Amino acid sequence: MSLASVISSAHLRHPSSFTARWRTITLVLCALALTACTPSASRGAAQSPIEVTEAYIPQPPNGAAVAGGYLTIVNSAGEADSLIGAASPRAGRVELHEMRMDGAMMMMRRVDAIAVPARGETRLAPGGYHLMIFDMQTSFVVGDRVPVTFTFARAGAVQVEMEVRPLGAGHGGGPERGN
Ligand SMILES: [Cu+2]
Repeated sequence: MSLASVISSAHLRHPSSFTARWRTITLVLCALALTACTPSASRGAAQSPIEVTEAYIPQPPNGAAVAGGYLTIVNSAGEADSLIGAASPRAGRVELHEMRMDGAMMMMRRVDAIAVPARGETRLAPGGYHLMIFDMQTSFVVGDRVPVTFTFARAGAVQVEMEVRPLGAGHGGGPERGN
């Protein structure tokens, strides 16, 4: 056997055993990656850190072109988030608004985002932040549950049903609470 043939057979053998070992290592890494990542990925998809509570729409007066909407956003995540959009199949457009006093005048303006602190909550309540619902497809009647999809910068989409309540109800959870 010549030196050349020994070297060439070693070269032939070596790459194949090297590849086989690589394949084993790769498989082990894949198995580790699967056990490490899959459960947390599915947990994240199934359980949002954002919870929306007390979501309601005061019934708009007959013929009104717009409706308001109020809710409480609870963020259980360790990072702050922000509400950046809302949409409903029952309305042409849903905007995020802020109401505040400018001297003696109550002013309202559209905002791009409403911040929600880490492990905290933000209330959209009469006199402050609220939803503005435009171009309602059909009139909102007390007891209706209006589906709304909220979009958060971090948590993504959160689906909520907002209950239509009698106009003037819901300020601080009055008599209609618990029904
Ligand atoms: Cu408004």
